[in-house]
Amino acid sequence: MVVKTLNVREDILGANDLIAENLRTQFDRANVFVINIMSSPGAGKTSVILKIIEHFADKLKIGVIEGDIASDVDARKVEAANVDVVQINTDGACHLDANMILSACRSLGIDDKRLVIIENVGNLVCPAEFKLGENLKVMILSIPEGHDKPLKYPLMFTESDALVLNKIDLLPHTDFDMEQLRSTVTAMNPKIRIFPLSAKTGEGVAAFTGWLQGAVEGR
Ligand SMILES: Nc1nc2c(ncn2[C@@H]2O[C@H](COP(=O)(O)OP(=O)(O)OP(=O)(O)O)[C@@H](O)[C@H]2O)c(=O)[nH]1
Ligand SMILES: [Mg+2]
Repeated sequence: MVVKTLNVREDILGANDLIAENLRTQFDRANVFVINIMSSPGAGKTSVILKIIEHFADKLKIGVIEGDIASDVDARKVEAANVDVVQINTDGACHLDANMILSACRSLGIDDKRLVIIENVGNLVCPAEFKLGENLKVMILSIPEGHDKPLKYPLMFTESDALVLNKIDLLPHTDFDMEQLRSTVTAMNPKIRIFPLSAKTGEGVAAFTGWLQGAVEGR
């Protein structure tokens, strides 16, 4: 018997792309701007989302979709900020896919929202492969992770529209080389915007949220 090997990867991504296109049409029709936030576990996705909420809360109606393998820890933090939130538990899957977002949007309701923020599952690899119908992909790298990460995990850096360098308050305690990081990332992705900030101290946050506001208003 001849052993056949099937490559299902492209089929899975192709099917996801179709649902993502459909989502994007729905988002455009409802005039909702969607941001997909990605990073490794603990880089600061939820902390940065809370800063984005602080900036936009009195300007427009926000909804948040939280993606985690388990728990509703992050959704509770967002709920405490008085924002509509839906928690997705992937039960082991290391990324969100467009089908999960479709279900979450039914539960969240998008017609009354102007901005929907998606917190992807903490993982520096898989989330970058799956389109979610978003307008912007924003990734976060935190200073303690090191400036070599773009070389080791390139896809998310090449796919993202913006890179938030979070936890700059920890710079004095690390050997993180900001210039090295900038030159590596811009060589891989010349269009990427880079925002060093600290979600803890607030330093640099205004430059990032100001840029986001321009992106939302420009669409
Ligand atoms: N020193 C410092 N700590 C931070 C900063 N931002 C976030 N943290 C801390 O880093 C830890 C992880 O932050 P989260 O915002 O939960 O990170 P996350 O990416 O949402 O984590 P997961 O959802 O578990 O992947 C928390 O203890 C935060 O308080 C920062 O700018 N500086
Ligand atoms: Mg989180």
